[in-house]
Amino acid sequence: MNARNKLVLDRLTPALGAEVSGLRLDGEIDEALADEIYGALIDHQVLIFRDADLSPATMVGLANSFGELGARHHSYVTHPENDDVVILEWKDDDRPDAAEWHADMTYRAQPPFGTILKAVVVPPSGGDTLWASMYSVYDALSPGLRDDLSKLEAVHDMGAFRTPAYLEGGNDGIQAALQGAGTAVHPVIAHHPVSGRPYLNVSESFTRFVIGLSAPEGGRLLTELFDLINRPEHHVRLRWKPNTVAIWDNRGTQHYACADYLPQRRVMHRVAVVRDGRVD
Ligand SMILES: O=C(O)CCC(=O)C(=O)O
Repeated sequence: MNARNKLVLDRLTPALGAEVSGLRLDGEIDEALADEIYGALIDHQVLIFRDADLSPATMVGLANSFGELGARHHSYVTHPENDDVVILEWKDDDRPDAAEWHADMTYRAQPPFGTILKAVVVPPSGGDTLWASMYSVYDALSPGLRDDLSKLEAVHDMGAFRTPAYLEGGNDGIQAALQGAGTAVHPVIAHHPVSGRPYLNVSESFTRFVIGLSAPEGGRLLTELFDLINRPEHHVRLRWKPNTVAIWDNRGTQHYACADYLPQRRVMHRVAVVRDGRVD
């Protein structure tokens, strides 16, 4: 356990994550406290707060203290009280879309820097979220592979979001969704803008193609890297309760939402911060 001024941080696994106590996230967050939370986020990559009943407005206020909110996700509904809060709700025979390792919206040239996610309705069991540290994955690569990967770039696109687009609008629906969401080329090894640490920057959800390699060659390489991301020593796993809030740094982590709870209902509120106000 270690403490900053107000925060008490309980590290969850050697790879990443800390549970935070010593403050109420739903109380007043002044600039000094926001700086402290930000510093802890840089150190631990994922922060967990319990009993944090953030209203949509408080959640957006907290997000604004980290930076600028950006374009909404193309395929989710938003909260009636606040358009910046996305509602993720799954039940019955839905097919939750986040049971794949991903960093959020890397098909954009500037993916969100961080995300705040609050549990509103939690199934009696299941619906856990896992995060993986991409620092930890990079550190586990052999020096030769690190070197090879550092010369590569890959194309990211919207991946399986094609299915709802197709079901709604056929081929034109896919074209429109691809155009709305965009595609982006990112380095396979990226560097965190604050810590400077290198991390693996491809995901099974959104990385489609390695520039300069043939499709089978790139596919084999990506499959090998996705297998590494799946290793539990790089992970932390959260069992949610109502009013648990997670804040994660989208640069250097990926996450996976277990879809093991249906037909029970699970409802989450999410706000994504696109621009890191302390960096950009
Ligand atoms: O519902 C979750 O636990 C995570 C959802 C997710 O993958 C996301 O917000 O990007």
